[in-house]
Amino acid sequence: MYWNQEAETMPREQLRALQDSRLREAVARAYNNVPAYRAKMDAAGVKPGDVRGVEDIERLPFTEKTDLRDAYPFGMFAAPMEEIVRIHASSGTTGKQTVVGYTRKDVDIWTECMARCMTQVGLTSGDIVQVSYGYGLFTGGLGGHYGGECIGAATIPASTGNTKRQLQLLEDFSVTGLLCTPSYAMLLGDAVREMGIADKLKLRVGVFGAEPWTDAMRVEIEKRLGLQAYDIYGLSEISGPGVSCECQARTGLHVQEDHFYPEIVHPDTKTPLADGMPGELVFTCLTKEAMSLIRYNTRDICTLRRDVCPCGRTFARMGKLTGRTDDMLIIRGVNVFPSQVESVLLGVAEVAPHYLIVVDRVNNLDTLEVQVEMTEAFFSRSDAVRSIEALEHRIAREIQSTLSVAAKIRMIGPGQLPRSEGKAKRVQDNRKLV
Ligand code: DLL
Repeated sequence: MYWNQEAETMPREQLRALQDSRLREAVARAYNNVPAYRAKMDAAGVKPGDVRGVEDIERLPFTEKTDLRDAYPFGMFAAPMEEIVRIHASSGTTGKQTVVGYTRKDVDIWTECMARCMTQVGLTSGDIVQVSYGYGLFTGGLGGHYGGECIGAATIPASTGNTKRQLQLLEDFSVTGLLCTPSYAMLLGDAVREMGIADKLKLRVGVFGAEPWTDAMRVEIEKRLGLQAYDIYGLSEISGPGVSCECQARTGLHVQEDHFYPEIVHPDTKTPLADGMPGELVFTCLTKEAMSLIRYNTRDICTLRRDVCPCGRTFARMGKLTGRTDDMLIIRGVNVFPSQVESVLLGVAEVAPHYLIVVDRVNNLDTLEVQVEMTEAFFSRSDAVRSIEALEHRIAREIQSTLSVAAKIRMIGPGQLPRSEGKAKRVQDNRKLV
C-alpha cells in the first residue's frame, strides 16, 4: 500500500506540476482507450498533445452521467477486463445503473483517500470503527471498510439496518468511530436517547455523508451521540466516499487534489467560476486506470477555496453542498431519479402516467410516497375498491426491487392530481435541508 501523506501539505506550485503531468497521462489514456472519449475530443477538435496541463483543461469536453448510461455497462472502461478487480454501481437517470470499475491500483488509491479522510478527522489505529453504510454495489460500506483497515482501526462491517443490533455493537464493542449517513446517525441518536444508553457509549468521531445535511443537524447528532461529526463527500463515478472530507478545523471539505482535479462551472454557460462562487462541481480523475473521467459534471452545487487551511493542508476545500442542478433525489442515502419511478409506473397497466413523488422527513428518516392516478378502466371495475391495496403493494414491490428504496404508494382517482400547463411538477420535497 502506498500512502502519500506528504501530498496533503505539498506547496501548491508543486501540486500543480503533479496535476499537470497526471492530467496529460489521464487525457492520453482516455483518448487511446475509450472510443466515446476519442469521439468527443475529436468533435471538440482537441488532441491529447494539445493539453499541456491544467491551464488547458477548459479545452476538454465535459462528461455527464448520461455518457455513462449510454456506455452501459462497460463502455467507459479504459482498462481490459483482466485488470478490473471491482465493479460498483449507482442509480442512473433511467432504470439502468451507472457502472464503475476499478483496477487494483484504483482500489488502493480509493483506500488511501479514505485513510487520509479518516486520519484527518482524528481516527487512528487505536479506534474501533463501526461502518454502518450499506455494503454492496453502493460504495459507502466497502469504501469505509478499506479505509478503516488501512489506518489500522478495528473495523466492524455492520452495514445498514437493524438499529437494535447497531446499538448493541456500539455499546458492547466500545465503538469510538461511526461511519453512516447523517440521517441514520440521527435515527441512531434518537434510539440511544429512547434506550437511555448515552452514558454507556464511547463514541468520539462520526464521519457522515452520501446525502445533504445541515449544520443544525450536525449539532443534533453531536448532542445525541456524544461525538464530533464530520462531513465526507464522494460519488461512485469518481471512486466512492473520500473524494473530499472535512478536517478537524471544519472549514470545508479537503478535495484529494492529487487524484481528483476540481473545477466549479456556471450551471448555464459551463464557464469556470472563480473561487468562492457557487456553481456545478466538476472533477477530472487524474490517476484512475479503469475508468477515465475527464471533466465529469457531478451536478452538485458548492464553492471552492484554495487558501491554506488552519490544519496545514494545502488541498482545496469544498463548501457544504447546497443542492444539485438535476432532479436526482437522495432518499435515505439512495439516489433516486423521478424518471426511474416513472418507468416503473409505465409498466403497470392499471395506472395513468400522472403521478407525484412526495418526499418528507419523519422522525429524522426520509419517506417516499408516490401518488398515482388509476386509469378510468381500472377505476370503473366492479372490484376496483378491493383490488387497490394489492395494486399498491405490487407497485411498492416493483419500486423496491428496481430502485432499492421503500415507497408508500397512494392510489388517486382519475383526474385528481393537479395538471400543469408548463413543466409537470412531479416532485414535492418537504424536507428542509438548507
Ligand atoms: O454517496 C458515496 C458516498 C458514500 C459518499 C458514503 C459519502 C459517504 P453515490 O451513491 O454515487 O455515492 O452518490 C453521490 O451523493 O453526487 C452527492 O449528490 C451526494 N453526496 C455524497 N456525499 C455527500 C455529502 C456516494 N457529504 C451523490 N453531502 C453526490 C451532500 C452528498 N451530498
